[in-house]
Parts: sequence; structure tokens; C-alpha cells
Amino acid sequence: MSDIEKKSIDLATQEVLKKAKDENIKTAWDRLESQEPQCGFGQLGLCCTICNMGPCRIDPFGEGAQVGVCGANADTIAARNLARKIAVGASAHSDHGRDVAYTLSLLSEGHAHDYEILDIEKLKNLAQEFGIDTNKPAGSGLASDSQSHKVKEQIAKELSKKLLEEFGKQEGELVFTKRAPKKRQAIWKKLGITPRGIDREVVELLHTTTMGVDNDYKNIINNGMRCALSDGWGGSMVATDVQDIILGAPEPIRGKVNLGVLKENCVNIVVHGHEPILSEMAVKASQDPELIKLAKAKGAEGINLAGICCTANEVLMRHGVPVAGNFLQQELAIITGAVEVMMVDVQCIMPALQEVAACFHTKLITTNPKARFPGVTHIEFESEKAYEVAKQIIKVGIENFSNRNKERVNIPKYEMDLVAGFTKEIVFQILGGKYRATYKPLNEAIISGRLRGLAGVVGCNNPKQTHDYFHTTLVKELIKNDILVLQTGCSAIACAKQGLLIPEAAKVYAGKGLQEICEAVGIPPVLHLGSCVDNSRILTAASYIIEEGGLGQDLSDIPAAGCAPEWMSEKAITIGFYFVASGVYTIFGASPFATLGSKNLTDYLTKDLEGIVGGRFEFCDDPIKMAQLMIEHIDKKRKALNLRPRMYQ
Ligand code: BF8
Repeated sequence: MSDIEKKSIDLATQEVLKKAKDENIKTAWDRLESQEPQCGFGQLGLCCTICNMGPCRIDPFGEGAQVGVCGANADTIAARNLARKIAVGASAHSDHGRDVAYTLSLLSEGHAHDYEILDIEKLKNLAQEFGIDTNKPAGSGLASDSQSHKVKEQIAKELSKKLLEEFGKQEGELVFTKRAPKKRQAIWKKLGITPRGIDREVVELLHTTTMGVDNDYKNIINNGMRCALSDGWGGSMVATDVQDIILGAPEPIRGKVNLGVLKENCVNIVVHGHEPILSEMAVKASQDPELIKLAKAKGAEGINLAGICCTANEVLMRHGVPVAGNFLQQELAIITGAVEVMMVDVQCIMPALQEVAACFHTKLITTNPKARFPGVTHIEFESEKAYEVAKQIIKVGIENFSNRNKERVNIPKYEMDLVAGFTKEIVFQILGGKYRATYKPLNEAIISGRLRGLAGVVGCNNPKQTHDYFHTTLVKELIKNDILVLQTGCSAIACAKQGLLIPEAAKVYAGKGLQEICEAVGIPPVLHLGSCVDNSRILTAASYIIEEGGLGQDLSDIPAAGCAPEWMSEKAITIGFYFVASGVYTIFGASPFATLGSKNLTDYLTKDLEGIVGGRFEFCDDPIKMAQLMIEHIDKKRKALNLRPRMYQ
């Protein structure tokens, strides 16, 4: 295996990495090499920098210091480090959710003219969930669609207020926690981990992990779980549901993926980041006749919009916009030499992009006041003038087309078809028919053993692992064993590139039972549910499964497992914790999240938690082994439900 093959299994990535090497352009893989050997104390979670008596480190071999200057031992230090990552991950998703809820509020007051309420049914359902009367109270004088219904803007106004209150809530629990099965809610209550205000959970976790507060590693982790739950059943759920309301709920849609989606003769605009509020407008602006005319006047055939990371997933799910790649391909998209503008919002945007872009004509444009680069063009996004801002950015790309050096353009010819756009509602419709919305066929498929179980495979890429290899090897093994795989984030992009997200993949890769289901309803064996905040869709879908009946009383009863095989972000840690705290057995690849330095903490996460919350962590760095562990767990759950192992052996 060549050096480049060790870096990625993706042929497009390999091709551009060769180009980067030839042109001496450094990428994440090179920077990883220059960091090696990485700090062992950091890797084990044994380095403490939270006060100025440190940095302190604990000797993992038991010979040197076993406590820091303040007296904190390995358990406390490793647990605090981990909990702080949970808080950061939760804050990222939740801040995203808040911004989307705020846009709904602006829209309801007539200030965000470029958006409209596209999913009225979802708006009403959500409003009712929050106790808002969607009918016009008699004699209220409120404007109404008809005699008895409030206008949607009024509902949106009341709803956005309630949603925004979820962040600063001082009393009571998050409304979305009521979506979980009763038994799960009771477990959280008993443990005192039902999340309260979203901001409160983040702040409290940061407080309790500062010097000299919480020194009990188990208590730190329990509080960490509550914070993570405030993301999964709070901030992320707000983001997902409100995005569906104002951008439209996704429906199954065909698209294309990989660097080959960049077009040689077009102005290529790449959207990258996480918040789809602006990229949604970029989609619209890229179809603006005035801008297309301008692009043609500059010698291009048109405007080609493509995405990277989760912003890509968002615009793919709703519009079929092609995906140029996942996390580790962000630099590579620029290195093709064919990108006029890469516009970024927040999260997972490598600081290195600035230097890579400087090697080409590519203009990197930041759009969010929270995420800027020194010296990089900043065109600030405002919901009130969203379309105008999107047009301005695309114009920069069009003007930049003539600066492209055609001799340096090298777009790999690799692209793959995919189907995305599955949501918890669409699963209803596809499996149960539009007019008989039910999870019954899905539950029956699991009960009969035609489907052995479900798996959520999510998360990032990490140059420490062969890019895309872990995701795709694991997922192939799961579907071969009749396990329907639900995906989000960069993991979904990885599998899409290998052709696993098309219905035809069932025939090639799936076991007989899963194949029968895919053929009957025309779905791929791997369902793309969206971006990382859309992991909340998995939680709600799992709750519907329990509500449907026949598969136990709690989320932990479902024959299901989760995995983040190539994770790197703190957000992935938070997702892992809210899955585990919701009762899901969850495997993390790469190195464990800096816990191994404390045996007590590692045992707590990988063993004890199962008896406490029903879910637990597992750390594993072999994708086939990961699949085996997930299958073993699924079979264990089937046995507990008295279900036969599998219809076809
Ligand atoms: O939120 S999977 S690399 S892009 S963190 Fe980032 Fe990881 Fe990709 Fe989406 Ni999620």
C-alpha cells in the first residue's frame, strides 16, 4: 500500500493529494506528521491546564506524580477534560439552534423577508408540542387565515419565543424531552439528568469543572450526560425542526458526491460549515438569471454550487446540491484549482484554508461574526438581508473566474450518485404509505428478523485514520448482516462516495432480508438523515419505534447501536454522550477521548454506565470488529425481546 493509499481510500482524494505533494502544498495529513509524536499526556487525558498552578500532568506509569498541584488525581483530571469537551460540543450545536430560532422570530415579525414558513404542518405540530393554541381564541382579534385559525406568522412568533426560552430556562425541563419514551424520561428523572435550560447545562458543566469544584469523576460524567442531553433533546432538535419549518422538510432526493462535482467550465462556489440559513440563499442566488448572465459574460458556462461538510448535507437534503466532499476534503477542493469562492460559516472550518487558498486564486469568504480569519474577506450575513448577501458573495466568485489559472486546474473525474433526504416523517411515509403513517412495517421487519436491527453511523474524518475506510468498511459489514444503517454528517458523505447510498447498493452489499425491504420500498440500505444536528432525527425516530410497540418500552430495548468510527470533533463526543445517556450502545473509533489515563473513568464509561443509563461506550479501532460488536449487541437486544436472531442466516 502506498503512502497515499494509507491516507485515504477515496480515489479523488488520492489524486488531489498527489497534486498537493507535487506542488508542495501542505494538508492536514502533512501537519499531522509534523506533530508526531503527539503528546501522550494529552492523549490520555492526563494533562490539566485549568488553573495557573499548572500545567500539571499525571504519570500514567505510576512512577511520577499521581496528583496535580491542587491534589486532583487522574480520575478527576480526565473526567473534567472530557466534560469540558461535552460542554463545547453542546454549545456549538445549541448556538446553531438558537440562531435558527432567532431567524424564525425575525421572520414572524416581518424582518427576514427572504425566508418563509414552508412547512406549516410542522410549525403547527411543534407549536402544539409547546402548548400553543394554533386556533384563534374567540374574540382575540388576532389576524387569522380563516375564522378559526391563527395566521402562521402569529404561531411562529409565539413558537419562536418559546423555543428561545428553552435556552435560558431557569425552571422546569426541556420540552423536547417529552418526546422520549416514558420509561426513558423516568430513568433521567431518577438520575437527576433530565436537561433543564440549554445554556444552563453548558454553563453549569463549565462551572463544576473549574478548579476546586466537582472532584467526583462519576458525578462529573453524570452532569456531562445532562449537558449532552440538552444538545440532543434540546439545541440540535431546535435546529433540525426549525430549519425544516423555514427551509422546508427534506424529502428523498437524488444528488451527486465527490470532488468530481466541481465543473471545469463553471464558476465554482463552495459552501462550507454548518448553518444552512445563508447557504440556502446561496442556492437561490446561484440560480438568479442576472448572476448567470454575468457569469456567462465572464466566459463561464454557468454557476456551479457545491458543498463541504454539514452545510453541504443541508443543501443536498433540500435541493439536491452536489456535495464536493467531507471534512478532510475541504483543503482538497481548493487544491483542484477550480474553486472561485469558498464561503464558510461556522464549525469544522480548518484554519489552514487561508494558506491553501493563498496558493490559488480562490477567495475564502467568512460570513459569520463568530468565525473570522485575520486578513480574510468578511461579508457578514444578516437574516434581514440574506439574499442580498448571498448575491454579493456569488458575484465575488464570478468576478474571480478570470483569475483562475487553467493550467493548474485538476478536477478528479470521480463522482457518485446518492439518494438523501430521509427524515423521521419520511420513514413513516415510505414504510407506511402517505395515508397510513406508521412505523409498523419497520417494527414488524425487525420483529420478524428480516431486519436484524438498526445502526446509526455518524461523525467526522480524522487524518489519524485512513480517510473513509472505517466508515465504509463498517457500514458494508452492517448491511451485509441485515442491519439498516442511518447516517448523518461526514460519515454519510464517506459512504455515499462509495456508492452505498443508492437503492441499487442493496443488491450488491445487503443481506437478503434488508435487500427485500429495500427492493419493496425502493430505498437504499443506508439512509442519509442529514447534518450532525440531524442526529436528533434519529432520537425522535427511535422514540416513534417504541411508541409503535413490539420492541420494548425504552430506547435501550431496541436492537440498535451507534458508532462514530472516524470522529475528531468535540461535537462528536457530545453526540456520543447523548446517545449513551439515551440508552444506546455507542462505539468510538480512533483513540478514546482522552480517558484511558484513568482506569476508573474508562471502566465507568465502558462498563458501569450500561447498568445506570442502559447505554455505554466502547472504544475500538478496527471497523470489522466494530461491526461484530454492534451485531453482538443487537443480537443481545433481540434475545432480550424474545426475537429470533435473523430471518435469513
Ligand atoms: O457536524 S461530521 S467533521 S462537518 S463535526 Fe464536522 Fe464531524 Fe463532519 Fe458536521 Ni459533524
